[in-house]
Amino acid sequence: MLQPDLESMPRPQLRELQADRLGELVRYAYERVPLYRERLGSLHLKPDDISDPADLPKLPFTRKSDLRDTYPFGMFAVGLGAVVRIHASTGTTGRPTVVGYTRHDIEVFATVCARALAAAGAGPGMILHNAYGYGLFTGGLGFHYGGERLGLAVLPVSGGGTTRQVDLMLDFKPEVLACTPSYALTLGEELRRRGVAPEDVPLRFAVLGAEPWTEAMRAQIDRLLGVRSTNCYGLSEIIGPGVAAECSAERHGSHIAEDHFLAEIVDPDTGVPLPEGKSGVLVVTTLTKEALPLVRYWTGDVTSLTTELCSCGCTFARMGPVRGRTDDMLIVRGVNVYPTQIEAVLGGFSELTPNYRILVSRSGTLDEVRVEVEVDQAFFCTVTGDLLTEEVVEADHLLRAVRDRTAQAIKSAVGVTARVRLLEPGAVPRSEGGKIARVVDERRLS
Ligand code: DLL
Repeated sequence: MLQPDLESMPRPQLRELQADRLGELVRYAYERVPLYRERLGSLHLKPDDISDPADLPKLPFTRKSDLRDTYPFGMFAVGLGAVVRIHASTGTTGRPTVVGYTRHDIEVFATVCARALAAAGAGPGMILHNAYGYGLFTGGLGFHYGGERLGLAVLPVSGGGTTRQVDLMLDFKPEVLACTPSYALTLGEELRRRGVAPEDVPLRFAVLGAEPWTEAMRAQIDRLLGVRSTNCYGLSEIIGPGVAAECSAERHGSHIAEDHFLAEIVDPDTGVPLPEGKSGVLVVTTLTKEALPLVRYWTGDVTSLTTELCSCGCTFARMGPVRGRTDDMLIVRGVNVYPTQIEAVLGGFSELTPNYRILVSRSGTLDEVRVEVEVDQAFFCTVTGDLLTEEVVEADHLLRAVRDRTAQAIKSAVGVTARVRLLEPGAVPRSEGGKIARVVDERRLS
């Protein structure tokens, strides 16, 4: 742990700290951000009415659209003179979401990222191979400062240029990797292609996040890279990476940095807070942010929380894996489908790899789902070694059986009928360093 006095604070004491910080934060936001002054005013609330986390449901949610409507700096609580960094996330539609940091915010950002690295097992004397993208995306600079804060020697590789990344890895022998899970897989495949055995890869720890991933994908990454990988969650609006991170002791839920971020889980339809353990949308209030304080920010990410004590000694609540944002959810013939549900099914087949794509189209009034997934190299070599055209699959009883069992498993786990196409190894486009797009929704294109 980086800060055991804070990270293993008894929960009643933590609750007091949160209550104090929440009161201050609401007053601060009310005094400095017009949107919050108007919102509280229209509800006839004064900042003093919010002095405990239990008071939060009195307040409305802050949404991404609020940031877009006040683009670019309308929700900043400080003048640009106090801002030392700006990040932005591009998004697929509309204006980018712009976030700012004071010097103090940067310190908090570095601290929570350093905690994530420490929880993964990293420590001074190790090299951090940082393959998160540098730039407006928060991943690269977040882990850069976090690594330095922890005393690691940071290698700012950024994303892309996989061949060079692997050269550097073999020459410099970093023990820690930070990147997206999909890119970790790309790096692992490149190492395998060069004939480097997992035990000869110098890496020991990998801190992966910025996109959803499954246990099956984790197993594959750990196998290829010879690491014990951990999850890191975050979003630019709240700070970037480091909002929550898994400990390598348990790898069972990501500890939320609760001294800086107050988390709630609410019903996605009604917005009503849900009890511990229930799955719903994660809503976060920043307790210490100066440049962009956010009250009850609707992350759109679906997860659950537990305060059950963890064997690592950290008392911060843990959040479960994020299946995806509510806006990643596909509605197929009326059924709600998260890509990670399909990924989890594919992970149950030893003949398949985590490299897949989901294509959704509409024929007439009917939605159609195609799942394209690569078969495992070893299986591929035993059955054919040829291109996996539909005719080749149809003619081979082993391939046909895997295809049909996969389709049945998707149907029973997810509830939709999908056409499964098996592809030869290497056929699905790989992550070039950033977040990978698994879904092609042709209905949105037309
Ligand atoms: O992805 C920050 C980050 C960088 C987190 C590096 C972890 C590591 P944004 O680009 O604003 O920020 O995207 C935030 O990505 O709301 C989730 O939907 C998704 N996401 C982030 N981390 C995870 C994760 C960064 N560990 C959005 N698992 C979030 C699943 C994640 N989804």
